[in-house]
Amino acid sequence: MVRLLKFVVLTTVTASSAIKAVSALLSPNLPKFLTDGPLEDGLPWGKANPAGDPPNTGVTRHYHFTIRREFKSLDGFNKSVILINDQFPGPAIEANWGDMIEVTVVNNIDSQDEGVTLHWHGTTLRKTPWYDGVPGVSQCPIAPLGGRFTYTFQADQYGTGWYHSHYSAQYDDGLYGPMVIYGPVQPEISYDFDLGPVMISDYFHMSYYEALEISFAKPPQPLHVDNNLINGKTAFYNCNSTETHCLPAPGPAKFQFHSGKLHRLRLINTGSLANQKFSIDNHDMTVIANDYVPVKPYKTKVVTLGAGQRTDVIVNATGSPTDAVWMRSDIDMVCLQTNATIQTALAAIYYESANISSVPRTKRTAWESNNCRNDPLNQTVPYYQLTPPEPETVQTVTVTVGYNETGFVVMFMDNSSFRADYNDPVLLDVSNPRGNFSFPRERNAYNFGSNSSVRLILNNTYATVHPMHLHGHNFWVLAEGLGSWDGKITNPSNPLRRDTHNLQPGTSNQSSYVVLQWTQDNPGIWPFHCHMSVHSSAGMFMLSIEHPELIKTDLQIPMIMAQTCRDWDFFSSTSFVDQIDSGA
Ligand SMILES: *[C@@H]1O[C@H](CO)[C@@H](O)[C@H](O)[C@H]1NC(C)=O
Ligand SMILES: *[C@@H]1O[C@H](CO)[C@@H](O)[C@H](O)[C@H]1NC(C)=O
Ligand SMILES: *[C@@H]1O[C@H](CO)[C@@H](O)[C@H](O)[C@H]1NC(C)=O
Ligand SMILES: *[C@@H]1O[C@H](CO)[C@@H](O)[C@H](O)[C@H]1NC(C)=O
Ligand SMILES: *[C@@H]1O[C@H](CO)[C@@H](O)[C@H](O)[C@H]1NC(C)=O
Ligand SMILES: *[C@@H]1O[C@H](CO)[C@@H](O)[C@H](O)[C@H]1NC(C)=O
Ligand SMILES: *[C@@H]1O[C@H](CO)[C@@H](O)[C@H](O)[C@H]1NC(C)=O
Ligand SMILES: *[C@@H]1O[C@H](CO)[C@@H](O)[C@H](O)[C@H]1NC(C)=O
Ligand SMILES: *[C@@H]1O[C@H](CO)[C@@H](O)[C@H](O)[C@H]1NC(C)=O
Ligand SMILES: *[C@@H]1O[C@H](CO)[C@@H](O)[C@H](O)[C@H]1NC(C)=O
Ligand SMILES: *[C@@H]1O[C@H](CO)[C@@H](O)[C@H](O)[C@H]1NC(C)=O
Ligand SMILES: *[C@@H]1O[C@H](CO)[C@@H](O)[C@H](O)[C@H]1NC(C)=O
Ligand SMILES: [Cu+2]
Repeated sequence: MVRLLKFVVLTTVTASSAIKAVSALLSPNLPKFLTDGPLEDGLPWGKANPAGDPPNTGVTRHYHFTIRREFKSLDGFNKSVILINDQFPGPAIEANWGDMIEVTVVNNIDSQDEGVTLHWHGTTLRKTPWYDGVPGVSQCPIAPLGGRFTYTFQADQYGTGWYHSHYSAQYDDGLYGPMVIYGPVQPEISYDFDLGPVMISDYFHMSYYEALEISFAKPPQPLHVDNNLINGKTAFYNCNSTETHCLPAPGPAKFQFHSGKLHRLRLINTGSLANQKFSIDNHDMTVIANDYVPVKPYKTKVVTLGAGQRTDVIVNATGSPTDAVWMRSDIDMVCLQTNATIQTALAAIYYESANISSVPRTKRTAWESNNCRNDPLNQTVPYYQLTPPEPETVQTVTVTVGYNETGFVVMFMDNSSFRADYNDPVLLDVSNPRGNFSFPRERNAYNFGSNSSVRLILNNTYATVHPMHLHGHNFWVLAEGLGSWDGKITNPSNPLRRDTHNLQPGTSNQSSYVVLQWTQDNPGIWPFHCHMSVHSSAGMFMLSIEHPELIKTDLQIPMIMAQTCRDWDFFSSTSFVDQIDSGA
């Protein structure tokens, strides 16, 4: 049953406490930067070149995350979700550009086989690849029932990011949260209010484990998306009230606009599958960044976000002071290839004099599907120019779908479906002085050695979009299309850069491609994978091995890595770990 929730009405409050109650309900605004550390020229990052390396601010931001499961109703359905410090989604990590971030994670999941890792999506983790948070690649999982691990890394880029579990498809159950890294904005950009993270996520009522069981079965059963959330909430109740698991739901997230003022929103697709089309009724948006890369500002009515992608927008509140409007995100059903009971996530925006007990009555902005692509490559121009060189090596990789030896539906990259060994992380092998660079085929390891740059042509024979994500880097997106690449680069002197990009669906008679390139300036083992959690779980995942000899000689592996593996080895020798999928 689907219905719009009735808003909670505030009744017995005085005028002044009503204002407090109102502001408590509405999402708070963020500052321009954190002012508790040293400032130079009035800024935490001082004179640092916005297009250059991060400054060292000397500030470390400490976070302590306690992770556990709890039954919760987000949309009426009582589901076991994962909470960080009792929150869903997890708390925001905030830092200034150049700060160090230290996050201690305690895995208090009360289960026989649920490890945890946290990945800091988009962070390059230069010199600290151990903290990339991918089980079986950079670390052993943090064991349940009290395992503990501390991640330490620099906030090396600025803008909007997020963190999420990289253990199986675990983030589908809620193990994710936003990262806001305060930094410079383009000189011509200003805004009055920062409304903060707007996390958009498709949502399943079944657990991630059940969702994987269904999608690997032969023949695969369609996965059913139950709802679409903004900041873990929505206006659409989805529960059949005759069933006992139905509970009340908190209703939609609420934001505040001030008429005539400019508002920054930090859009993040934290979902598992859906390509999202975000819009604000009756309002235009100006795009200022894609992922952690500032762009030449451009206006749009709709922002497309594949899983893992972020877009920062500025919105001029052109309405009148009493307006209430919907912010909404629609699942692009053409790209989903399965059913969704509810396709739209709604959050309410109230202008300063609006009645916050009223329900907005505004109408949606129309959008076109655009074959599941992001905005055209010629429209998304990085603000700070960076020209890709001729690559030192070119690699073509083809994506296919099929059955593995045990008859499950899996995905292949060059005929090989990825599978991690939780007890034997690749990075720890490579960094071992006695370790070697030969890996089982199923590790999908591509050793790019000491090449200074890599160009990757990804060829997709499957009729589904794939939001492709590379760890440790922003890549250039040189070209995309159907058929085979003609060798032309869009904006060759300054192509789009970001860390996640939609590879459009192939068709029955034509494969699709995307051409990416990155600079090998960050020794490590960097996953490159589809960010649809089911595809990543099905093995659409490969490893780029970058300067392995420098990993051995230039980087100092912290003691905690080996200790975490000893703890996991002990745990997994006494409990059965059911690795249903690729593991990552
Ligand atoms: C609600 O559940 C009952 C009992 O399972 C079923 O008969 C009914 O069709 C369901 N209604 C809806 C709207 O799904
Ligand atoms: C939600 O479901 C769990 C498991 O069935 C149950 O223990 C819990 O009491 C339910 N919550 C509510 C509020 O009914
Ligand atoms: C925002 O909109 C108002 C009208 O509602 C207009 O006066 C103002 O110039 C706009 N600001 C910008 C920066 O476009
Ligand atoms: C979607 O649901 C409809 C009605 O329940 C069903 O007929 C259809 O086969 C489903 N489509 C997919 C792709 O699962
Ligand atoms: C605010 O909206 C609610 C719900 O529509 C309504 O009951 C209430 O009368 C409104 N208050 C004012 C002051 O208009
Ligand atoms: C981008 O290219 C398309 C054709 O491929 C063209 O129609 C459009 O005008 C171009 N846009 C810009 C901003 O150059
Ligand atoms: C994948 O398998 C096909 C069919 O056996 C073969 O033609 C192709 O060369 C293989 N590709 C790679 C990269 O091994
Ligand atoms: C390389 O390491 C793997 C896994 O650690 C091991 O199985 C293999 O025998 C080693 N190969 C050589 C040539 O040492
Ligand atoms: C460059 O990368 C290719 C694989 O694409 C590899 O075979 C070659 O050895 C690498 N070259 C160097 C100098 O490491
Ligand atoms: C992509 O893969 C298909 C199927 O294997 C093949 O026919 C096509 O030539 C490949 N395209 C490229 C650009 O490698
Ligand atoms: C592929 O098939 C579509 C119709 O299914 C057709 O319109 C298109 O021309 C075909 N393309 C090629 C290259 O054969
Ligand atoms: C086939 O894939 C399923 C699902 O990922 C996995 O559980 C199973 O172990 C795989 N079989 C083999 C032989 O790798
Ligand atoms: Cu995919």
